[in-house]
Amino acid sequence: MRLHTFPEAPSPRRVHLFLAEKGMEIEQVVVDMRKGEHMSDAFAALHPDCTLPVLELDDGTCLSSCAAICRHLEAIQPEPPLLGRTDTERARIDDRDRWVEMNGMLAVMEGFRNAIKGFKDHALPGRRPVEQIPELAERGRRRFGWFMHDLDASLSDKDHIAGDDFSVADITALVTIDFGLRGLKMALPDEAASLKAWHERVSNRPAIRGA
Ligand SMILES: N[C@@H](CCC(=O)N[C@@H](CS)C(=O)NCC(=O)O)C(=O)O
Repeated sequence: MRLHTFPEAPSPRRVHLFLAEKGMEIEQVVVDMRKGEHMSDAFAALHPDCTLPVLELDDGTCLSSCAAICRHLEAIQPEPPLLGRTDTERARIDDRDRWVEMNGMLAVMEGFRNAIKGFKDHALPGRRPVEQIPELAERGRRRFGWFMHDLDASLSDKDHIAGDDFSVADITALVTIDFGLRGLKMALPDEAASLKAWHERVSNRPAIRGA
């Protein structure tokens, strides 16, 4: 099993933080996205969508969604559990994780990829040219603002995204927030006290600081 990755990019970072929290080490192949190595014929033969990360299993299966990669890693090494212990916990964590992807990660990607010069004609990942739409950049920023507001409200009565315990949903949310703050040059809202406290708490976890 080996992980094709570019650790600086947000989606690969999700898997790296998951591995760090598990204390797992696996073989890695760095594919330099800045040099466009993920668009090469060799990489497209492995994963035609040309995105990172990709977890290549020993039987040749390639997993490319962060959620599926994390599920596989959790099956290999269940402790500490990051996807929940009971059926209800697992469902709740999945539910929040998906919510963060849909309302946070996609909003930031919309805002970032439709605005940055380096993504001209590459507003969506993959080899097909896709034009940037400035209105989508604006909408992405607005959606990210709503995401931070809603996340703050959801954290008012709990320490973590999906309940009392740290889970994969916290990793997805942390990567999303850090990507949004940096990529969209936005700040955590002044009034978002619960979100700020959570961000500080999660960023300072030993595994996350060391990753
Ligand atoms: N398929 C992944 C997302 C992968 C993804 O979007 N990766 C980005 C980096 S964060 C990528 O590889 N982009 C390639 C490109 O923009 O050309 C998932 O569903 O979790």
